[in-house]
Amino acid sequence: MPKIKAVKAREILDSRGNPTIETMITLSNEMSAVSSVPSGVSKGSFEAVELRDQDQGRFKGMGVLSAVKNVNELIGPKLVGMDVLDQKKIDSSMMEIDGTQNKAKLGANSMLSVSCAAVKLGATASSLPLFLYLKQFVQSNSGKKLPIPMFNLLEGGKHAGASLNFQEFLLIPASSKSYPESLRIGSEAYQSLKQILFDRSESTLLADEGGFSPNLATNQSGLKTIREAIEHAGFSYAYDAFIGLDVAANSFLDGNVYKISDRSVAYDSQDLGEFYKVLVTDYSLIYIEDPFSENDLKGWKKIASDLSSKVLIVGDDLTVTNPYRLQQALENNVVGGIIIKPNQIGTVTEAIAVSEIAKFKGLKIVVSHRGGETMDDFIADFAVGIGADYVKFGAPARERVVKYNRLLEIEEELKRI
Ligand code: 2PG
Ligand code: MG
Repeated sequence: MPKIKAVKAREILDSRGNPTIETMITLSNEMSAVSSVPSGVSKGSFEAVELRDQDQGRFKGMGVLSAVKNVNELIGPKLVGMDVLDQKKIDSSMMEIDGTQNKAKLGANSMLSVSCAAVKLGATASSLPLFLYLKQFVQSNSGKKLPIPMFNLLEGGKHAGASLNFQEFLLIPASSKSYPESLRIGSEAYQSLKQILFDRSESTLLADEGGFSPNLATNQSGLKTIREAIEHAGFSYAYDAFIGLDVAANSFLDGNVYKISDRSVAYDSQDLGEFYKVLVTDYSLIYIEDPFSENDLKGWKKIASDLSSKVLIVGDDLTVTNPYRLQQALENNVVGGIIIKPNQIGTVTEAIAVSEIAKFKGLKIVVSHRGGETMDDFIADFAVGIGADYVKFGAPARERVVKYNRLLEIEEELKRI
């Protein structure tokens, strides 16, 4: 088997114009693969460390030259000569060099760029489509079904410079739809939302993930507008397509109350839980991610007992693709699903391990991109390979389409195997 000959990283820009890291691995037979990593905008505080230079003279401290150096000088030399198919060894060697709980030494960004490039190269060297290669690392059933896409049509919170507090208003096609049909529904509703906003003289400017970011008065008006867009596009609401929310409640927690535009008085967690009950009934919501802040266990427990039979409650900032955080969420019985973001933990091996535990415990798996992205479509294959139930890749627009388009290819490849 060809051995790793060189590992070389560089600093590039992501979709928000911030630096990120890209790594190329080359084998002794000259085969190579490149991978670049995304960056979160609204991060959970328990995520692995994303190494930034802190040099205020470059990119306002956002540069990643130290992460690049870690790949070129610390990780690379250790991996040269290794079998590229031994992903576990590649990832565990990096974890050994790092030696910390939270990847503080090497940076999860430098490690993940190497980890993903190695997986891609392993797939190429094995002449397998990436999703099939990844399937080999997974014990549970996977690799045959396509996940349901969740399209971010309207954005608020830290992703948009406008009024909405909830971060993502997601269109979720019915599970009976094929993937190409789902993509069409998402796209047509997106275009009709644009038309509705334009006709109302609302802003049609786009936010970080390609969704619209109008200055609507309340979060409820956001939900109402998406419902209109779905119907305006000719689909039956809560039949062809549903709505879900990534509330990202960390971002509007103020002390111990939540401040949102739907009411002049702030909500405590009890009140916010009651508000969600109204929204679930009024808009037939089927998905709520991060309804409470990462430390508000009381709120999480309330929503789990009130709503978990009606709506999928998902942890992201709460669980941060971390086995210990997942364990806590399981012990408290507060989530029905988990977001899996490889860059929250730093290696592909560890991200898969968290997904496997979650699946074993009966949770739904949601593979997600980040607010800052690159043209790397790795997670489309990753989602299919690990058998995710849902994916979240942003709006069906701008650079976000590369991952949705890769799923179209995978759909065809699946028919051939
Ligand atoms: C989220 C993500 C992706 P960010 O909260 O789910 O949509 O956002 O990358 O900013 O954490
Ligand atoms: Mg989230």
